[in-house]
Amino acid sequence: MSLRRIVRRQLLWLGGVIMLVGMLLPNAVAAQSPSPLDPASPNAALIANLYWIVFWMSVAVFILVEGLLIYSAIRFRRRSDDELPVQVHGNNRMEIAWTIGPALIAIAVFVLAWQVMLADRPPTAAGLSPVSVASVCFNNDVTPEEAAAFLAASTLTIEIVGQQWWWQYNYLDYNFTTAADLYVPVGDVVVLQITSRDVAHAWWIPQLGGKQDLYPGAVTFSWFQVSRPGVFEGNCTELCGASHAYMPMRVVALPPDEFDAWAQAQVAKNQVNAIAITNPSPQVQQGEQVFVQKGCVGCHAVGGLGINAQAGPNLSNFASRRQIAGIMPNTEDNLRSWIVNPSQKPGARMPAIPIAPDEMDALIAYLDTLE
Ligand code: HEC
Ligand SMILES: [Cu+2]
Repeated sequence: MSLRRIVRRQLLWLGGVIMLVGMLLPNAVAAQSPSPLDPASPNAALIANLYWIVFWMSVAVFILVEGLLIYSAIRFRRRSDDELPVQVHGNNRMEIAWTIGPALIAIAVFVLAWQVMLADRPPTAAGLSPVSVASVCFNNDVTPEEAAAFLAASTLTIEIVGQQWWWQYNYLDYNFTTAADLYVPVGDVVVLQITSRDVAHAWWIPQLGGKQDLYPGAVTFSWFQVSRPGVFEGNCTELCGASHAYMPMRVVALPPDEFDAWAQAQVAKNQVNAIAITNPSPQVQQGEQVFVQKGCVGCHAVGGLGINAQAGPNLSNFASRRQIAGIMPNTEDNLRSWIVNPSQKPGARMPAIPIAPDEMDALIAYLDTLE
């Protein structure tokens, strides 16, 4: 066997292996949590389903095309150096077949995808809402009638306001506000009414449905109905500035009775002007005073304190959060480091405010009580 042939044969193998890895790798990556292939809401399940249909269609095409290619490479290989292959000048029937075949596949995939796109809009009492081409392709084009129908069918409506670089959640049915972690009950149809305070962001919890963009000055809608208790994570998926990569979102799905207890506790916090007043520790009470005197309350609401402050995340349940500002675990040391130097998060819209050490201790003790 000539060297050239050996090299060619090795290249054939190498090509095959690369193609196989290329097909399998995306599945391995997609199977990592949070994976859209591990859905926890009906709309997300439809997306996962569509993925598998298209995946197996691709496998069939791959095997057919590669099979024919390998068969031809072996069956019609050059057997001597002066051999010429049979000269073929096209075959009309086959050319028509391999034009129509892929076109039919593309149309089938489009029809399937279209149905999934319809289902990613919130359900209405009548089932899926009647939609026009424009409103599916540009999901922000929701008529007032459609919006009313979404809201009528929801069991819980939450307004999401995106902001550089964090998420605000207004529980419209309860009249309280939180941030970063979105608590919802399992089983409810949760309708998300979404907008932005500054630039375009995008909401995406892969296990709970498709992406939804946020636009300043416009309201868009998304929804989910979480099927099991758990924590579902995502990140902003629209480039929105320096800290775009540090804008995680998190849905905490609780059993309905636990959610009710949680929501009632948030409502109760809103009704007191000083949460620390009920805390026997003088240090915690001093901490709340520092919070007010240093002007934190100008941007952050806590319970009924500074309730209209929207420039920073509502901190009423800050101690329950997993992270601080989406960049580090919520520990005492990290909290101290955050308050001393917020610009460790690129572009963060929080000033560094000088605070004396004993005041800082009190402030940390106070923030730690806000569960
Ligand atoms: C000018 C407005 C402003 C002031 C004043 C301010 N902050 Fe902030 N703060 C923010 C913003 C904006 C963020 C969110 C940063 C981000 O995630 O990009 C934030 C985030 C935080 C967080 C993390 C919240 C979370 O959900 O992870 C804590 C804790 C915090 N601030 C505490 C304080 C304290 C304590 C003070 C007073 C010493 C203070 N802030 C003063 C605007 C402000
Ligand atoms: Cu963003």
